[in-house]
Amino acid sequence: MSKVTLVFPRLKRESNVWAPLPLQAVAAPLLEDGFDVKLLDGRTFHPHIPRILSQARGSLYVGLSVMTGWQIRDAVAISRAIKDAYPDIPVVWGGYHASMLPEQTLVESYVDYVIRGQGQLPALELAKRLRDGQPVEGITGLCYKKDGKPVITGHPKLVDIDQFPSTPYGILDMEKYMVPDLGSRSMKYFSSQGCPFGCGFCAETSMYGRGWVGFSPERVVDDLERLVNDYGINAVDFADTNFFVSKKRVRAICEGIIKRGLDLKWAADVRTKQFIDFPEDLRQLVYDAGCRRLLLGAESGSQQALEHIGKQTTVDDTLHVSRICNDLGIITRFTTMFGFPGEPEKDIEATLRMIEGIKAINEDFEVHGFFFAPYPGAPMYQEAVRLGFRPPETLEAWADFDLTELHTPWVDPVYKEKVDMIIDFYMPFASPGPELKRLMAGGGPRGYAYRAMHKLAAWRVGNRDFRAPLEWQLKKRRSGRK
Ligand code: B12
Ligand code: SF4
Repeated sequence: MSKVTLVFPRLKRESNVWAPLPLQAVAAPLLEDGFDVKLLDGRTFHPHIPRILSQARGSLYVGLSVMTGWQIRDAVAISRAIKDAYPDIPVVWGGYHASMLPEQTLVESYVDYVIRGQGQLPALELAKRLRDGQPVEGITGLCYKKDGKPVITGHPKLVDIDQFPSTPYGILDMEKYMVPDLGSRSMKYFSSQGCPFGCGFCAETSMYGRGWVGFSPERVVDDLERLVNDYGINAVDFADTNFFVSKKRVRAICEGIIKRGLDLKWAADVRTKQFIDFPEDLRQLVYDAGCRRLLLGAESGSQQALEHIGKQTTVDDTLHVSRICNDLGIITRFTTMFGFPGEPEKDIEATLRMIEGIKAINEDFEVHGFFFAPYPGAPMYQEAVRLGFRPPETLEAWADFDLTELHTPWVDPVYKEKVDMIIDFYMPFASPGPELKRLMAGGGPRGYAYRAMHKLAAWRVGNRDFRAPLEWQLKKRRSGRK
């Protein structure tokens, strides 16, 4: 049987190891067509490269899924090892990074093909052509080399995902991916791809061109039922970038979950405005069907910044949605970003004010802060370059591009230090998530210290008084930061 090896390279940090959904999706049509698929998750065995090499022997190709940042480092090491051991096995890169920068990826000697966008169909077609000794030119989404030079083809549109066979969970040991999150056995699951909005900082637009495709509600409910029955899951975190695009689909999924009596808690990402626009009965249905946490991109408390990034929401929307979720009993998790072009210093104050507003509505929320990082392919990427951002120039240099760090020259170092202090330390302590709450509830001097820190952080954030931040300096020293 013809073999295809798919590899998920290691990540730098990952507190919970979620199943490699992108590769499970790519594997589904290959398996259905009779290919022998080896899916190897580099995060789950050690040392990983020798095992990948032994499994890859005789493959038609080895496909790697790669996100921008540290994962590139491991993907390069794996690709080089494959090429050294088996010069004739083609190495294929897919996923967000290679899709955005196919040329820079393909100039490397250890990458033979890049598949842009959705991988299910091109990965299958490539396997068939390599098996049958046919030329590979003309496969939608496939970039290749001709006379040693990259040939870049256009970015493909999203195709209907209901045509693909069920996700093959059984090709991995799913026990490794049962994460304690909303339930004791939580899993990530994807029910759609793409997002019709075009926020300036987000890679989604260029990856899927503002398209959106979703599984039918019946298929989603069947999948969830299968996951409950076969793997005993009790919670799901939807990996969709935008689960809530179709009201009709959301309604049918929720009704299906209730009708089949699936005892599931679930979490998903939603735009603030989207949830506000849902009729009240639908929001209630979402709760009744088990939704207990929503991740909302609040992004900024500055209306000017929201407009700049094309978020199409208001600060009032963020507060409004907090009220709605509070009334329903849904936990809110907000993401905020700092350092957009414009007036970043003023934005800190506005964002802290917004966070206070959320807190006044419900103490029980989480907030996460990030610096704006120009992602290749995101609408604001070119603006960032105009304003002096110097993107890495080689594939390997992108491995050092930590999307959680600051890369934008217009942000003053003093502002950066302040934001670091607030988002790394004071904000999480002032509005603690489940892990910190657990520590705060602990007994003894440790529990007392956490409770005291929470009080101090809440006071500092509330009064905007970050003078003499001794506790922050101590934390920095202990974690080895300068
Ligand atoms: C789950 C997830 C994670 C998991 C990843 C682990 C995992 N097991 O998948 C965790 C939580 C660890 C994670 C971490 C990060 N993530 Co993340 N993550 C996601 C998320 C929500 C879902 C991914 C998913 O499963 N999608 C479902 C699958 C089916 O779709 P897909 O990924 O698009 O895969 C398709 C194609 O890309 C392609 N494809 C993918 N791989 C391959 C390989 C081959 C060979 C082929 C042919 C095709 C192919 O075909 C697939 C099927 O159509 C996405 C957003 C999203 N909804 O996609 C963000 C996303 C992928 N993450 C993103 C980012 C930025 C990060 C972090 C940098 C965040 C951070 N600030 O730290 C880190 C990076 C990791 C690190 N620290 O080193 C960005 C990627 C941007 C970029 N340029 O790479 C995304 C797109 C979110 C966003 N819109 O900004 N993430
Ligand atoms: S940030 Fe969210 S809403 Fe905006 S384009 Fe990205 S996925 Fe869509």
